[in-house]
Amino acid sequence: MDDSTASPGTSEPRGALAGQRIELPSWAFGNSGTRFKVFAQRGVPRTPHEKVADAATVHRFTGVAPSVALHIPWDRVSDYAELAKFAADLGVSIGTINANVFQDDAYVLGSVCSPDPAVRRKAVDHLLQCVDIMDATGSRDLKLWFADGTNYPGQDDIRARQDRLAEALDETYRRLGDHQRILLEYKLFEPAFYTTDVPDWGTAYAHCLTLGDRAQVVVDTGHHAPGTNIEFIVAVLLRADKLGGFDFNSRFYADDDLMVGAADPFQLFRIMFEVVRGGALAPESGVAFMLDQCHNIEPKIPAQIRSVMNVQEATAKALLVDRDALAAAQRAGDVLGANAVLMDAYNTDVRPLVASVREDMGLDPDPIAAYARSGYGERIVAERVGGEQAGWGA
Ligand SMILES: [Mn+2]
Repeated sequence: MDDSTASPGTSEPRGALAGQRIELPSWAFGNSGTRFKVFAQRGVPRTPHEKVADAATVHRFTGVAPSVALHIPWDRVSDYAELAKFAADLGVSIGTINANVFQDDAYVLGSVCSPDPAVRRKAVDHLLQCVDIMDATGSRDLKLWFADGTNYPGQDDIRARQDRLAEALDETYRRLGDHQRILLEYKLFEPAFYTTDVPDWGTAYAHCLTLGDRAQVVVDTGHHAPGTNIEFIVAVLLRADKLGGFDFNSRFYADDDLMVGAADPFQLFRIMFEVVRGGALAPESGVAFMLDQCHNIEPKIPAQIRSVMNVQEATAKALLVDRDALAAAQRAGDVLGANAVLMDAYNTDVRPLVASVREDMGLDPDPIAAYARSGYGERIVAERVGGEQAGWGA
């Protein structure tokens, strides 16, 4: 989008904050860990329904997280329309459907990029099944992240793998309904260590450009090399109308999947400023703001609440930037003045503003304390006895 479609210089922070929408990942409520150890927590959901109930609880205390993303097959149920109805009864909806073509033995050499056509067929069939699920849940977005890549030079033909990827994406794209989108996510490395088939925004962008308007790029904030200027990527993709959404999390080293805004709140502010500046904050913009996190050692529901609050605070600071003063300083070549405008907003304590917006929405100004008082955490520990807790392999 060009300058004329950007939001005006005087963004109204209160309305924008109340209207913000952040999507929760079902898998954040399940057990998670590293390849070294998964630490089980008491009260963790055993079923997709219990994950949705926990997500609805986060929404109840934050007011801005009304949808929950599913991960297939981790959230496989026999009746997706019933799950959507269950969610609606709790005041939330089923959001993005995340495909998973990385946990089957068949995918040892990749999924949609595998050299074996039968494996590629199996993978694409899964993607098509995910669109069937979207039809049942009313979901708009199919999020695709591929673990595909190679570990050793010469292992496979880099360019042929791109051809296979393009073919799989094309077949999936043609299956989409008019209101549905493919969100293509990239990641620098891991689990593949030499080449990754969608390693960066440029590769994702190129494939989305070929596919068409309903294919857009997802920026997972943890999927870059250290030092990457993520807000630059955001600005470029927004300008090209190719930013489909975010997977928010934060990282110190690699794909840490820590709580968004925990490792580098200043970076999150800079990203959200480009979102605001690009007119992409409102839900109508089509940019999806999703969390993609794992809470390995901290309690999961309060961690999701905290994450939503972190996004809100970064957004509030971005909304407080005096865009007219910034533009004037930029036009005048006032380097220090322009930087000071941005830093003034960043250094503002926005917690009272966000708390006051919550009160206007009929919420407790302190969602963490309100959740703790609610007894929900104790209740799920008491009730969720027996069964198999959800985790990555569920
Ligand atoms: Mn992600």
